[in-house]
Amino acid sequence: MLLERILRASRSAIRSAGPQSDTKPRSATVTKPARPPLHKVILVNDDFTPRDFVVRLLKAEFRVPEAQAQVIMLTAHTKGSCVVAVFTREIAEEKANRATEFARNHGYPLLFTTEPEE
Ligand code: TYC
Repeated sequence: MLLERILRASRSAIRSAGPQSDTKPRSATVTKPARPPLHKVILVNDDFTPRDFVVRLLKAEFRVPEAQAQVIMLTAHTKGSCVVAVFTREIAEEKANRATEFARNHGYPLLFTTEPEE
């Protein structure tokens, strides 16, 4: 009978198609992208760079207000170094290099370094 033949053919077609694989799982695990690790820009003390030059540079390159620039400069002056700010690695290195170069261009040995934040 025609109907039987049609049914047999369609069952066989379903079997040979194998298990369905184009369905979505009922629940999906949504993972947020990991935050990039941050790096500190560190101001290093020296005996030659004038205090007011350090403050001026901090204000110009890192956009910190006068009072904060004073605290950062004095902390580096008394303790040997001070964290200025944290950024992603590339930005931190770029800022540290730019600030160090600015000091060199003015004849001072002032140094900014970077290190990963724990
Ligand atoms: N120690 C310098 C001085 O007495 C001032 C200074 C402060 C220099 C901080 C560098 O990171 C520094 N003139």
